[in-house]
Amino acid sequence: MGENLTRKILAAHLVAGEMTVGNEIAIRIDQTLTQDATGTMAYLQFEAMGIPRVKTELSVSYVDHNTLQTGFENADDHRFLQTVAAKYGIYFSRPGNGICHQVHLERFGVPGKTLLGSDSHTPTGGGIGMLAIGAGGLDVAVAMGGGPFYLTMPEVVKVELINKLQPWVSAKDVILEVLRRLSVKGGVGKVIEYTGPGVASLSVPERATITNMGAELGATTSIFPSDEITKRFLAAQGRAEQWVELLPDPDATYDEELVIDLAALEPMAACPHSPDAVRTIREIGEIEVNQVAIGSCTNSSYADLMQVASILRGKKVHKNVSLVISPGSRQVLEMLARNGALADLIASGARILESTCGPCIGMGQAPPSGAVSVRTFNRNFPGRSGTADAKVYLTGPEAAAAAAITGRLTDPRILGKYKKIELPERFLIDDSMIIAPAEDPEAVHVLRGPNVKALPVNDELPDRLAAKVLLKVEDNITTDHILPAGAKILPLRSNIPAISEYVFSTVDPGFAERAKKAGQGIVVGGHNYGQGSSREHAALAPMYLGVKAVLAKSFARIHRANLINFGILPLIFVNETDYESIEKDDLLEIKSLRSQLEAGDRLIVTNLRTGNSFSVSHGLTPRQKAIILDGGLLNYTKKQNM
Ligand code: MIC
Ligand code: SF4
Repeated sequence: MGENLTRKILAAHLVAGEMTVGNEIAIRIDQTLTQDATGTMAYLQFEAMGIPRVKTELSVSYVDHNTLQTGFENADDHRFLQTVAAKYGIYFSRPGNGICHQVHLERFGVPGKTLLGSDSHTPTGGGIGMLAIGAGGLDVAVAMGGGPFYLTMPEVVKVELINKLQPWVSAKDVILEVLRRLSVKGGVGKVIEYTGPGVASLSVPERATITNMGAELGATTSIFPSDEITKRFLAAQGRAEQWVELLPDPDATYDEELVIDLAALEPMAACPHSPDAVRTIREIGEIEVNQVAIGSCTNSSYADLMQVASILRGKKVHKNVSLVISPGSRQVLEMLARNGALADLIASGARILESTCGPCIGMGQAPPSGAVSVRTFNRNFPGRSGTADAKVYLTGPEAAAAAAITGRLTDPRILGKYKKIELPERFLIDDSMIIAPAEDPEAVHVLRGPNVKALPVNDELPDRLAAKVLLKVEDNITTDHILPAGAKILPLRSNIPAISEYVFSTVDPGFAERAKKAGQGIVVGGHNYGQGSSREHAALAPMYLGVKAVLAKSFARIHRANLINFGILPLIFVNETDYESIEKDDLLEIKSLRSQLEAGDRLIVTNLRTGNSFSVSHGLTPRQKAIILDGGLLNYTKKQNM
């Protein structure tokens, strides 16, 4: 029986476990990436391991998130990251060089390699045939130290692409269609593998748009084959020798299959406030638009912005729209500057931002109250734009540019003649903003600003847990709810005591205060708890506030792993109706917790208000149990090394 591509790469990197769906396996990691908002913690954790130099083939530290320097904090963090990188053998991509995923695709991604990144959109690398997975910073730190990455052996879903996209329909519409069909939790425990004759019609950046936003499915990752198109892209990036052909076997089997007829797709948008609330733009109608934001790791490649420039050439941005554009990388921006497209954008009235995440993570450009913002980004969770009541629609770059001109949500097919942008034979290559590690690491002194605080560590798991329900939330709670981002809170990423004040601040402003007063607590959630980002702060900061367990109907993959890494019990209701019986402020008790945990998969929880007892499961592997018992991965690793 033939193998699919995902299983081939996993098998080539397997260091432990059996590749049966649902089993825990461990794989070797070839490359890592971090970005600044998660990187400071990841490197503090790496330093704590006492390993003199990274053991990966390649590790890169990007600065792309926290780039609004409204105080000393971000700039101090950048300096910390730069000196850490120099000392420990890590390449450092300077602020302004671009968004980690875009730059990694351009300059470092290699087909067939494994990439672990402390950012949930690391699967962007799947566009070039990498097995690229997002994880918490601690997992990335372990991988930098040469440790394997543990994951649940995923199901592999085949998405067969047939035919070609029609004019004005873009790669974004392909992933919006997958989201429409599978939902934001439809990818949990799965890898999405794209195959079929339609693959050949998609460029590497188009493929990367699709794998990037596979993160919104909750998938472990998404991947395309490495073929002639991949070869051409690598050659144009001056890296032809890094190409290898990688295809699934012709008779490869899959756990699930779906077919997408590219020719049948039309321009779509994800409506507020979820990436899977997808409808065609025709259906939504011509609603008034106040802001258009083009960029992010999903849609800011050279071809994306050239398309936008060609739409805007000779036209003006509508008087009621603010158009902001953040190019994905310095390579993209400089190429646009040199070929004149940047002048077209500026002439149209676009506001050009630096090559960073920017508005995608609420680093500036918050829209006005109640505004409609059309964005080429990947997430439209409530409040993420920086404006609590803004309504964010996610579209492709063509639809976004159309909205910028008309001031209304617009099906780009009305724009007339379409010209597909071809990729250049040769991209502009200048790696001078990527700093190689120091040749004399001993001489490098790591510079820490006052905002870089020591890493808090959890206690061992107690044998009896009696804790208050601090908060009860619904389905699909995101890490943006648990620990918001934005220009005010992001600079505190290296300062857990300070950032913990903002835990659940947009959902329940009194949360931090109440949690501290209670000493310890429990959070109750619905399905897909913790979807969205990889930020381990959404586990670390609640841990700092005394959260001992989260009881939910189901969890998102990365967040669950982060909870375990920091010693917070991720528990699942065996009977979902028990969720209904719990109220905020109830006191829940778990007796003989340690021995119950060691004995099996079930724990008995008693609600001391009602006197009712109910079962929860934890689904922890023996290794994860040991981590939880020790109070987190750092304690566990220390104990193993003693
Ligand atoms: C995001 O898009 O939410 C982020 C900011 O890139 C996060 C990482 C973070 O919170 O630092 C992600 O996607 O993992
Ligand atoms: Fe940056 Fe947005 Fe991409 Fe996250 S989703 S890495 S914030 S551009």
